[in-house]
Amino acid sequence: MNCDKLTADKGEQALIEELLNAGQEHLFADWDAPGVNNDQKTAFLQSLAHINTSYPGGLTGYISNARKLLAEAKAGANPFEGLTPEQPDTVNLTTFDATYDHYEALGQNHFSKTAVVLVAGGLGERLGYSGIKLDIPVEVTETTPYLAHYAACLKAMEARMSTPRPVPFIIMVSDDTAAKTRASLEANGFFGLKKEQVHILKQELVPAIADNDGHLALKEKYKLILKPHGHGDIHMLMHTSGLAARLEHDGIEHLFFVQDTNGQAFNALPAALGVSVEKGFDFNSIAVNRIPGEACGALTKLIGNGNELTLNVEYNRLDPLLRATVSPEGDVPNAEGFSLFPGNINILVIKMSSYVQILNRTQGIIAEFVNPKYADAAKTAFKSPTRLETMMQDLPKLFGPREKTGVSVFDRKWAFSANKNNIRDAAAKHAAGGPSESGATAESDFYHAGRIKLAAAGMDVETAEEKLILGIPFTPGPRVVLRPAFAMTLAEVREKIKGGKISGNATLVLDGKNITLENVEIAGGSALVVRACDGANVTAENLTVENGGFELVPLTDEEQTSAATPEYLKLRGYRIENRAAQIAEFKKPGEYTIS
Ligand code: UGB
Repeated sequence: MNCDKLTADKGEQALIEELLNAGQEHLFADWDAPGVNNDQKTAFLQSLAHINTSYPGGLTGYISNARKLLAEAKAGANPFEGLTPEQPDTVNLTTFDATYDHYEALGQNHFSKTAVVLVAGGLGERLGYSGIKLDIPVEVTETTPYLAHYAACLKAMEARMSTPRPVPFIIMVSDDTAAKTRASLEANGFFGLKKEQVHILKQELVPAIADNDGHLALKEKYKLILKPHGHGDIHMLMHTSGLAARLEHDGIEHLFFVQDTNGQAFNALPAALGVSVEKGFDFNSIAVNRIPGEACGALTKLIGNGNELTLNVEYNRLDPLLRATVSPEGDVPNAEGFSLFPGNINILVIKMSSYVQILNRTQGIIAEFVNPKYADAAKTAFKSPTRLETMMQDLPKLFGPREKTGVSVFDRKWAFSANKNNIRDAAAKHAAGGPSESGATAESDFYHAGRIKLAAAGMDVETAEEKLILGIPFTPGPRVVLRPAFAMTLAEVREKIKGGKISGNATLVLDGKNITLENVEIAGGSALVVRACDGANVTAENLTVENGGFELVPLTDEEQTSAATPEYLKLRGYRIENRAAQIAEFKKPGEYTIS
């Protein structure tokens, strides 16, 4: 080794020794002569030291975890050995009945003991958006970014507490998203949140592994290949930052985990929380009905080896597991056409007390796995370097018999609609019979959830025919946005909306806690937008709204490719234009009537 001591401080020198003892001589074998390329050597040692401190157990801990997992992968170890799959116990919340209301009411009472965790470190390569996904508008009637929508939900939760306190908001970012997420929060005054309630945790990349012996892979002489470690990093960061323990100390009893582009997640929050509270679940997976074979993790109860656990089983592993155990036909549909194993949508409700205990026990390293692509049948070489990964939904893998996992099944479009694919891939997915998960479908489903709320309140909601825009399904209307400030539960919508009708292609936006509509009819294509500040009590009674409304205008081919068209419009293929919508805004407290 040609590693001159001049470039390494004492700590770095010790780390070099540790790495040499861990069989990583190759990292230093080709070093230039002492005094040559000192800057690069120093930067390399600093990067090693940085990774060493950010991973619990340090670099040598990472290497030994990698060796163990790679040996298991090579041996073809069956992770389900001795386990029998069963349908998980589920709480069915797919219909908006008295049970749903019961759980929503319970959950709403628990808002003051809840924190929200948003994992937003993903680059969104499939979407191909140049900014961060949190900045993409979930709808373009008023152009509300996901981050603004989530912040509005947190503020609405606070406004519904008997003694209001800010809901802690934990955002996990990565090098890919950190600066832009911070910039977005700063530029928008934290979207009305208090700076102190927002906690940003940054995940680090981990070193790639070149072979079964756990040699760290070099990109060049003084640079490691680094790769993302997955959204399971959130657990490690909640532990190493001390935030989990602090929040528990501050009286937080549940954490609600959401992904970056799911505008529907907070529809499920109150009832999901209610279930967790009443059933005492340590871990509650929010799920949707899944078609057999659908590319979506399947929630499965696994019994054996003296334990019983409900876990997310990746869809490509479920079918072989079923065939090898309880179902020779594999993953088969029930009478309604759904798999017995509901789909994980990665909305999780985790009980704080059990969470903190598990984090203390594991340092937050949750069920790491490795997925090497081998270059040969004997599994001696990889096609390209691999790395350890972790997924946040795998926390129950560390549960013992005392911890309770549960599954709450919600209507799919009510609880989940992500924006993950660019328009070309989204159209191809639709053509193949799968969900498009695009900007257009996410927006369409956002309005659909609004229609569900109006219908639940007894309004006559006429729906428009689904259309294809650039090969992607979109229901043009009615476009209904009931902002979180207006209602967080169905019971609240019922209190504030009585009767009335909304026709195809109309638009209704309600933003403010004290707005009531009684027998309001919005004619096809027309629009009513009501915004009311706190303390403004606004009523609309026996009103018929007829105006030019908002029009959905597909982008022309030229607009679709023009540099002048905002990227967020291009990824959905249309824009929405105001053609004389009725917009009633109340910025001062008082009593108002809309006529
Ligand atoms: N994310 C991070 O914060 N850090 C990371 O290192 C990686 C991701 P993707 P994918 O929605 O149907 C998930 O890339 O592969 C954040 C679940 O694992 O969208 O589609 C990222 O910013 C899967 O079980 O994940 O898979 C985003 O917010 C299923 O639920 C989130 O993690 C699937 O989503 C998900 O990242 C789904």
